[in-house]
Amino acid sequence: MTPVPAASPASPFLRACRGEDPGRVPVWFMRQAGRSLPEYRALRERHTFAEVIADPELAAEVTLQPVRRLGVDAAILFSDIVTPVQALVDGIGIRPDQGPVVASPLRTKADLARLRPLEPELDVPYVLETVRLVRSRLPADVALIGFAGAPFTVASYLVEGGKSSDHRHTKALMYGEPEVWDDLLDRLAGVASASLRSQVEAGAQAVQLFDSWVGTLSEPDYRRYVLPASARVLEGLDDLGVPRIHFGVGAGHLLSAMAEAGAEVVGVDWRTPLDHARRQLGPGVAVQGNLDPAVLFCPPQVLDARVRAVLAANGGRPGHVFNLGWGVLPDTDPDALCRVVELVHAEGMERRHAEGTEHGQP
Ligand code: 1CP
Repeated sequence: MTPVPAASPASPFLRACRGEDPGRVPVWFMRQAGRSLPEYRALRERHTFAEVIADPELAAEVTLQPVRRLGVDAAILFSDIVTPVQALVDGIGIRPDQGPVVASPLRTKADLARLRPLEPELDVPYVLETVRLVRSRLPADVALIGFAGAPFTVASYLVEGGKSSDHRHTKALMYGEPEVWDDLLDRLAGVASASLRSQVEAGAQAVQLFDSWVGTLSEPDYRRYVLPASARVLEGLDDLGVPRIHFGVGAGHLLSAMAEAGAEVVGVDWRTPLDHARRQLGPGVAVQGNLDPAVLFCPPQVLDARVRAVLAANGGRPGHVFNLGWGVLPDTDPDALCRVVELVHAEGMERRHAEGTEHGQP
């Protein structure tokens, strides 16, 4: 087994997640590994997406590519939110442009029998070996983030059979057969929890729970049908002491409920300015975000101004991890990403010196 170097307490990313003074504003990008990088595209010409995920050497290489090129403060494991359930349920594929597809969707009580508990070392050993390899190769002050799909978002793929714009089958099951729904989310909470624990035990120093599609729900429905399962996932990691990031898209109306699920950090998409987000989240919760990924296609002066606006909305408070408000878009110029990293590292700190003490803690 590859030895796992200890996490560096000096990691600006880990310090910011804990609300401590990070020395500089840390930055990483959701989907930083992927088609925006020529070295990723070159590797993908020789290997399918499934091959990359299942081969620890390839997955580790792709995880490290953005760290080398962009100078980000954290790496995120290269995998997918459906990787654990793929090991449990037959007929789940991932189409590069479309995302996960499920040959026979799970929609009835009887279908749930197809979803047994995850045993990470047996079901997804390649994921854990990737984590060990990446951690052994990362600089000590660059953190490794493990991740899982949140129960609702993974359920939406399993119930719909793929990506959906209206989540009609998911909602039909959720509202129509709440007992079957609760059982489904409970099983998926178990899968996410086991997966995240095993990633942390293998060397991941923080985790992110992706609830990408949860913005489709009202707050009362989120609280009734989703929050308990997501809270179970996050609370199940309490004893491990790693920062937990909880992220949803179009979820500005759910931020305070999402924080209640137990995360140290809440990811905010670009629709909600960080100062508004902080007012909903209350003290003691760090924020991650939230530059609009489309802004990376703007001329450099516009991009710079938008980066500065995100920093200004945070106002120099310490618990800020700079990120996009969602994933890097496939044709993004990597030089624009480098530019953002340099600017955040240079100016985030100036802003801290200029404004930090006046604002104090969030
Ligand atoms: O070769 C390719 O380019 C395939 C495209 C691709 C990639 C690069 C997919 C298919 N998944 C991934 C990797 C991936 N997926 C990562 C790796 C590391 C990184 O962020 O750098 C992560 C964290 C994910 C997570 C993921 N997969 C989410 C949650 C985050 C988000 O963007 O909302 C979701 C919803 C998926 C499903 C998925 N997998 C792939 C696609 C195209 C999709 C659908 C996403 C969509 O339609 O927007």
